[in-house]
Amino acid sequence: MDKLLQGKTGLVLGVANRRSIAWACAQSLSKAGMRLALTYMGDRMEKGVRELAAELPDSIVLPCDVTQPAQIDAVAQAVKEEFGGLDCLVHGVAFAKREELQGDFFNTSREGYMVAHEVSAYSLAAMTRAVLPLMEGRQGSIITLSYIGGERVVPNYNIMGIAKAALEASVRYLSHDLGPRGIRVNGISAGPIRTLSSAGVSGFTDILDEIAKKAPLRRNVTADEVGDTCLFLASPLSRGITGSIVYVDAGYHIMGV
Ligand code: NAD
Ligand code: IMJ
Repeated sequence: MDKLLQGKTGLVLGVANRRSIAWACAQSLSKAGMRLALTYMGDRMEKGVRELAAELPDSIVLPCDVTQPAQIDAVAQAVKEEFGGLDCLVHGVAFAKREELQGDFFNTSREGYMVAHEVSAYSLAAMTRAVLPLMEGRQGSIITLSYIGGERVVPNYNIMGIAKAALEASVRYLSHDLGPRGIRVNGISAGPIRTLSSAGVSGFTDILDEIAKKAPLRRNVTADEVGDTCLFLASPLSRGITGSIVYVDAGYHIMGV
């Protein structure tokens, strides 16, 4: 029997290691039959990402620092040459300078504000623009990863919260742009998960404990649960959904206290 995404192609940004949420998305998509291109940021990540990609049938690996427009264009060109077209883009990239993720938000530097927005929000529009010619006429799907710190105050999340608000607004504007072309754009707001990007967050264990106590499901979420929602949003099962932020957070966001 044909798999849900058999014959489809996808581009996944944001795999750093086995714990990356983007890796869970890649695995879910690949298991459903999608052929994938994974990108990595910087030479230090190449080996690890190549080893992971070797676990996915027919996948390719490309360098992409989203702050380098030439690399974004090169990724689009390589995907065109290798796959011919693209059905799905998964954006799992975020970065702020470490010093901005502590203390008072009002102390955010001009440069720190810019970097966080360039990497964590602008890159969604930039990458979308680059791959759009490859996605025309294929009922494609674009998916990004967000966090509730873009809507509510999470201590220390600071500039990343502002960037996630911009990212979630970008989902709405992009879905308006691309809906007439049959391309859907959605975000997943994931609960906290232990990854490279949450390592070293002060009080992270306390946050996990608090969610396990208060969330309707009385537990935290796993990366593979986010991956499976990504699969849903990439597939025709979600064909009526665009411009949405889907919470994969064990229900935590509905709580008032
Ligand atoms: P991660 O560290 O594995 O992934 C972040 C990725 O961003 C890495 O692969 C890194 O290489 C990439 N990146 C950083 N700067 C880049 C640049 N200039 N160009 C290209 N790539 C760059 O951590 P993660 O937790 O899997 O994060 C993935 C996404 O999920 C992020 O958008 C994050 O905000 C979001 N998210 C994470 C959590 C969590 O608790 N871990 C919760 C909700 C949302
Ligand atoms: C990040 C900072 C502060 C609080 C946080 C987080 N909480 C959670 C995260 C409560 C769950 C993880 N998260 C949702 C992110 O989006 C992380 C983004 C991030 C993390 C780092 C750490 C290392 C670094 N720069 C970063 N940039 C973005 O140097």
